[in-house]
Amino acid sequence: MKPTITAFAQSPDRGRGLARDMQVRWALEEVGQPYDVRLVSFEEMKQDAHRALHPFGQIPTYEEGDLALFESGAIVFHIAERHRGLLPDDANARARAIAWMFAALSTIEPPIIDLGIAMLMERTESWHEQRLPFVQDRLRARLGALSERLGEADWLDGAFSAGDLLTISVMRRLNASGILQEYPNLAAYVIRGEARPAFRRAFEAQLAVFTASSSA
Ligand code: GTB
Repeated sequence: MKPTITAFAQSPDRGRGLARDMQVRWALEEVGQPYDVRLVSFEEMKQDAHRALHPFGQIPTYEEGDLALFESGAIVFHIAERHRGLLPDDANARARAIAWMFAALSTIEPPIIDLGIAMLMERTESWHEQRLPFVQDRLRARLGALSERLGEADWLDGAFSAGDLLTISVMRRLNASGILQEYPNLAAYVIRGEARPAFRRAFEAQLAVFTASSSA
C-alpha cells in the first residue's frame, strides 16, 4: 500500500530540505517505495484532524492502511524494517545500525539543535556571547568523537544504513555554520550522503513544494 506522509505547505527553510519530512522522503526513496504527500499549513497542523495523527501537531506523519505514525526516527525505522536496503541482514550489524539511528537523534542532534537555538533565538540576549562558546565546545566534542570513529570510512559501519541516513540528516543543519568544515571527513560524509540518487530525488521533491508555493 502506498503510504502518505505530511510535510509543510510552506517550509520556513525555503526548500533547503531541513524539515524532517526530508529524512522520511529519503528513506522511502532509498527503498524504492512510492509515496504521496499531504501538505499542511501551520494552522492545519494544530487542528484536531492532524493532532489525531500527531499528538504534538507537527510534521512529518506517515499513514499506511491502518497504521499512523509520527516521529521521523520511528518512521524511518518502520520503513527500514519493512523493506530491504536500510538495515543489514546480519543480526549484530543490524543492531549496530539501529544503535547509530538512536545515536543520531539522542546523542549527535541535541548539541546541533542547541547551536541552532543559540544562533537564531538567543542572539539578542545579553548573555549570548558568553554562552555561545560553551554551546560550540559541546558540539565540537561530539563532532570530534564522531569524526574519529568515522575515520576514512565511507559510512559508519560497513554499508550505508538508516544510521547513516539519520546521522547525515541531523548534520545537514550545520551546513551554514562553518563548524562542520572543521572536520573534513564529516563534511565529506555529508556530501557523500547528499550525492546519493535517493537523496537527490527526495531533495528535489521537497524543493518543488517550495518552488510551487513561492511562485503561487
Ligand atoms: N521529533 C520530531 C520528529 O523527528 O519527527 C520533531 C518534529 C518537528 O520538529 N517537526 C517540525 C514541525 O512540525 C518540522 S521539522 N514544526 C512545527 C511546529 O512545531 O509547530 C523541524 C524544522 C523546522 C524548520 C526548519 N528550518 O526552517 O530550517 C528545520 C527543521
